Amino acid sequence: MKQTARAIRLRDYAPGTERFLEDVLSGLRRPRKRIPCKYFYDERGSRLFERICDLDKYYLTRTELAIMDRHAGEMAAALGPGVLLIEYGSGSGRKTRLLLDHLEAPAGYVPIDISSEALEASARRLAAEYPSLEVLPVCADYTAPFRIPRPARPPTRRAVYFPGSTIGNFSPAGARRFLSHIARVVGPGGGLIVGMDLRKDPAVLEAAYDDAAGVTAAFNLNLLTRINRELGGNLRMERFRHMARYNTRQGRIEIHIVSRVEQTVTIAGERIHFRAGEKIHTEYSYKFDPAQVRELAARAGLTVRKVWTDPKKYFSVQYLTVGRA
Ligand code: AVJ
Repeated sequence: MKQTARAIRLRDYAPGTERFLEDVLSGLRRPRKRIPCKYFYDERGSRLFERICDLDKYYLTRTELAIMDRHAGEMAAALGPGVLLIEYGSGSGRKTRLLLDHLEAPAGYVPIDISSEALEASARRLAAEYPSLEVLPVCADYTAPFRIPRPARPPTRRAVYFPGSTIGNFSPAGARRFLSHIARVVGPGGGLIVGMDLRKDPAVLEAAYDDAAGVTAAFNLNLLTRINRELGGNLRMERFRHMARYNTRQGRIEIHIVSRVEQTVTIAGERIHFRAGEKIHTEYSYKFDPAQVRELAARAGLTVRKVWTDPKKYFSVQYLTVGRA
């Protein structure tokens, strides 16, 4: 049967090149250099991230998919009928399908992603697969303000789906603020289903972020390629390397780009000096423990209602609702 795909309009709030330039230069002028991890996700970066998700050592995606596969029915039941599902950092939407397959008459689906190419492609595929679902994609940096589109059919409630442990990219204070923001977005009666990676053996964690095939290294160093292309930089890949370490005390993976040599590079005409061994911090990936999540939720005006996990307790998917216990 031939389906006529519903026309999809992408709402675009993506940060422009000026913003990227500003963030890169201000980050590299600091005594401790840093670049925000959201800039990983240009077209190539999004594709490299998809490859990370398929790596054996990157247990996160596989484990979360297994949890979704097993418990999506229960999650959908918790959300109830007529929900407007809003997904932050939607990516390929593989996990989303498991949820959508079980949701009763959802009012709409709002995928939000910073990569317009990845978002458009996946929104189009999804709309073709779910012809009765209203798909309202938004291209945005979800840490900045944007408007949630309204579906034609008024929803019974709003729910945010935030999989992948992407919440781990925030500092603890940032995560608290982000959860408060979500609580406001969904409003009273609203819910949140969030994937959160759990604390575990540092060797398992470090292997997940420093694979032998070098895919994670390529993903991290792609930032430099992107700077060269979009900001007129002259950084040389072979003069930098990838580094990932688990900080047990803070409960986080710390990802850096390390300068192998002393060097001066140029970005948009500005010269930037690196000492040999000097690092650019590019990402934190926090790992959680359940008590900490309950406390974090409470401080954001949310309550943890349900936690699903895998037999090894490597990963969790948690259901939170607005309001106190
Ligand atoms: C997309 C933030 C969940 O922290 O595991 C994977 C990103 N970085 N390998 C993560 C990432 C390096 C990933 N998140």
